[in-house]
Amino acid sequence: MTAGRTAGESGSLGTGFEELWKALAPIGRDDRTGGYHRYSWTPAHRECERWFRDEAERRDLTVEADGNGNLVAWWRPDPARVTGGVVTGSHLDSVPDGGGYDGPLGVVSAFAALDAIRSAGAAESAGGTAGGTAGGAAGGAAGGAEATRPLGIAVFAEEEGARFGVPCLGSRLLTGALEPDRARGLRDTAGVPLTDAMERAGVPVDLGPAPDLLHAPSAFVELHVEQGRALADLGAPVGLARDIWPHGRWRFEFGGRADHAGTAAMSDRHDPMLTYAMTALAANKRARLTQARTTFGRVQVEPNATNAVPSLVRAWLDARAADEPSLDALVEEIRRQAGDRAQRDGTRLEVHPESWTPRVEFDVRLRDRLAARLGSPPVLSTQAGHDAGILAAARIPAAMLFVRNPTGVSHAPEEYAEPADCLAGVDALTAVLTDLLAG
Ligand code: HGY
Ligand code: MN
Ligand code: MN
Ligand code: MN
Repeated sequence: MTAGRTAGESGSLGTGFEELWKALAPIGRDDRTGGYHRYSWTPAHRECERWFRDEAERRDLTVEADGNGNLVAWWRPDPARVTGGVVTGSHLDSVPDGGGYDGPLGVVSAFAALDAIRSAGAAESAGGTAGGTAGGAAGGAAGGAEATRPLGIAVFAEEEGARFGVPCLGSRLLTGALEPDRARGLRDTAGVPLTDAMERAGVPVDLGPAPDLLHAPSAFVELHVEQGRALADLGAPVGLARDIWPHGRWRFEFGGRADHAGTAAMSDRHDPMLTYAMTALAANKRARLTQARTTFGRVQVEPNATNAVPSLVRAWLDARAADEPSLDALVEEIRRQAGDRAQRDGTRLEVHPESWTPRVEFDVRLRDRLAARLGSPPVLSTQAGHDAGILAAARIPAAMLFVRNPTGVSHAPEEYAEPADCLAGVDALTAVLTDLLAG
């Protein structure tokens, strides 16, 4: 598998998409692994936001921000029309050593689709034929009724939750799904408070619901690289999302007694690393038994020395299941087994819920409207959380387009989308936005 190839490197794309992609792709990229380190409000991520603002400015779009770190670049074909627009976009932050497509593909494709729509509109008003900047095909996708609604290109903050632990932090705050006080208490693994990180990055911090940022949108459509192999197995370049599995994160704290790695007899130890390890094993076993998903990550060990039994192990459990009762039962069983193990090891256990996302079914009418426009592509269930899911949970009509990922791998440098499929994604996004903007 070719780690970290980017669309711009492997063959030519439509000019619009390629230029956009080539400007963004090098930012925050680890040349050793091909992965990305774009943690919210760190220099690499701020450079990505600078790229976003530059591309918006180049297009005379009006960039608006809320106090949660979210941005929206607006195109208003009718300056008098501000509400009821269509919003598209995604996120620019990544997991550690993440793939290059998860998030950025949705933002780059949004700009390329807007370019195609505007050049088609210009061509039509000049009596010519539509020609998209994402390649000739997009032009065809862009042809159609004139846009009357505003189009917003959104970048949501801290979607991965890789730095502050809560995924979709920006869209949760925006929609009121997360209390501002809860967010104010968040720190990154270096102990930096969320608000400090935002202020240092020049974000005007005002955490809390910000419905005005989206101006009562009529629809939200997020294009995203597929995080799995369904489209590759089906031989389809583009698909639609049906639903998102319920999922959540729990912070497990295993407390023990620090001691010497050599002189402390094994029978005398109260080793939290042992309790953690057995809990991780139990979680893995339980997920396999129930077709769910469990992962422990963001592990912190204090003191983190090779010759000292630790006093504390802190680890986040990411658990996901096909429905909420199954997820509740899964986490309850893991907590129970962790408690039993802690008793045997003479260690202490605390479990703190960190974030929770209900099962989200995307708006069926909107999904069917997109399906009709796109010739009924495959409709997929996904285990990955997205800002579109948070907006859907807040009753905003939302839909997702997936672009084929031949490796099926995500949150790793191997995440990939072929140039032709990236273009197919832009064409699909252009076609559905053209339809929705005229609606
Ligand atoms: O973790 C997720 O499900 C998403 O990729 N943020
Ligand atoms: Mn994503
Ligand atoms: Mn992700
Ligand atoms: Mn010593």
